[in-house]
Amino acid sequence: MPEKDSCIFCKILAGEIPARVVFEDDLVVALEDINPQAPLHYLIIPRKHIRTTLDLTTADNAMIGHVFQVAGKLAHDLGFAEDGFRVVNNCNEMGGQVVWHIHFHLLGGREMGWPPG
Ligand code: DGP
Repeated sequence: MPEKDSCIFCKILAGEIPARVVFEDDLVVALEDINPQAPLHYLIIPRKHIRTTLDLTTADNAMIGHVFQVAGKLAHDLGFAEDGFRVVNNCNEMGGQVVWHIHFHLLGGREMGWPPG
């Protein structure tokens, strides 16, 4: 079975698993994280099934730029842009990745620590 067929994010994007969607367009879907690590925690998920950051190609450059534009727009529209926010991508096991469909965490609503855990 292709990995895509068992991918939980592909199932969410297909509407097969419910999610609290806050934004969507032809390239990405943004939704509330099921296990929030901050008062405001959203996932920005490209519709294209890409396993990790290491699997990106130049064909994805515009889409990745769009992800960051959506992050800023969401932070603005949801009212936490001026306070500040963080965008995180976890890659592979030691990077903290547990879902093998590339995604970007948008975190806000609290002071972020540095270095990250
Ligand atoms: P990462 O560690 O970067 O692979 O983050 C995966 C995130 O996905 C984690 O914060 C929890 C979230 N997550 C996993 N399954 C679901 C789900 O079914 N629905 C939602 N909304 N989020 C999920």
